[in-house]
Amino acid sequence: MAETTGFCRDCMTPATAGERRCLQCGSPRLVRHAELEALPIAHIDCDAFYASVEKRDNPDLRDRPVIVGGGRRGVVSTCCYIARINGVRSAMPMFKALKACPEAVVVKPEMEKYARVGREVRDMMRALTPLVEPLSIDEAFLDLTGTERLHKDTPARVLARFATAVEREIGITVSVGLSYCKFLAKVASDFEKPRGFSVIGRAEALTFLRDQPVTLIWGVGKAFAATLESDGIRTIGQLQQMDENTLMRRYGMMGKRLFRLSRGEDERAVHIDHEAKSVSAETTFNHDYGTAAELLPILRTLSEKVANRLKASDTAGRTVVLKLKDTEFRIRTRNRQLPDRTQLADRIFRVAAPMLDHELDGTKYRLLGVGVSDLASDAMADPMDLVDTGATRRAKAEEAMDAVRAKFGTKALETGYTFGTGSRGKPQRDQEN
Ligand code: DCP
Ligand code: MG
Repeated sequence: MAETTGFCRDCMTPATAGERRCLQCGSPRLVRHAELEALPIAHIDCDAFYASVEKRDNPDLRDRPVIVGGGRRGVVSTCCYIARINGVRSAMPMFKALKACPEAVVVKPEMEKYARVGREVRDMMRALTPLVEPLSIDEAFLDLTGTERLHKDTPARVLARFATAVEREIGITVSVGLSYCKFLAKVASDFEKPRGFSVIGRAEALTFLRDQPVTLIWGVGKAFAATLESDGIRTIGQLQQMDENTLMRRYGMMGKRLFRLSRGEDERAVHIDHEAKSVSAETTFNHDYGTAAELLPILRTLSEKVANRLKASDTAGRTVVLKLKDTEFRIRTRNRQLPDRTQLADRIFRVAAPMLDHELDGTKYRLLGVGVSDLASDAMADPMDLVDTGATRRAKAEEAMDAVRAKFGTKALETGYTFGTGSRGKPQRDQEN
């Protein structure tokens, strides 16, 4: 094994093995790891994001438990780490949070402010590498491969400096996870929050994962964990003992993911932020239509077009938008947000169809469109659907159809919704926003 290298995250002085505090500045924030200087993939996540921004802007709150939330839904958006010690958590009903921590100060969220701060943090990330993939308002993956010459320093040291620069320049704190792949970088960033800096190297990936619960794997939520548990599987180590075929036979696409991630194999690249804000397809009909029988097959075709574009650009969107234009040229748009991003025609269609159905009130329409907005990389898109157990099966079917179409052309396969629509749904116009 390579000699363990390390440094002080506060003053950047090299730290040799053994000492518990920096010999230079006395800080206990030392990071050491045999692979420290060689790992390039990071996940950075701001600590108690909304609450940290509020504390920054109101120093009176600094040493007090702060809960951000309330408003229409009456739940906790987030809370600071002092409130967490008292048991407050994100998504908790406010009355329950205040029972756990009666002395907490409740602040109403100010989304625009958080979005602005999130952008500032991202801009600082982009100064380190162009390969920044935001996952949400306060977190992103970074790939620092090949940046050593530019920075004249290793990714680990560049990231440590980044963390202190964010504290100094923006006034909030972040936690950094460093590894050789996205999965483990994300796991690592959650490790010693707040102000964390955790490293998972190749050498210990398997043994580290062995004792972890299956829920650590992205896409394994409570319901799927219960399924695994009923099959006697609780730890990632148990998955490591199983072969790929068995896992795929039992759990479909998710089985493949379980097989790879349980072994610390994650080839997903860090994708840069995508320029497009939405992808949509619409069609103006030759005749006016007002019934489900007429409009659903067209919606299906349009959903497939949108999905194909998303897949082609490795993107996925969170908001499904339906657009209708009636014979008087009045436009109706309806949208629905998904819990996670999608790039699947089936999901887009299943979300848009009820919205369309709701608008079938006798009105005749001359145009139908469907789109997906709030785009980002597809890295975290379409996790195993925990509510709709048929969704994974349909996603798998869609993957198979895509493969056939790629080989034999788009007309090779038609779903029940589009089959036999002939020229009726043929677009006169078809535009992308
Ligand atoms: N958020 C929300 N509702 C949730 C979860 C999160 O509104 N159920 C918002 C508030 C958070 C922000 O998203 O500040 C970022 O989410 P994180 O999961 O990263 O949580 P925090 O940054 O607040 O805390 P942590 O330090 O655990 O990352
Ligand atoms: Mg966070």
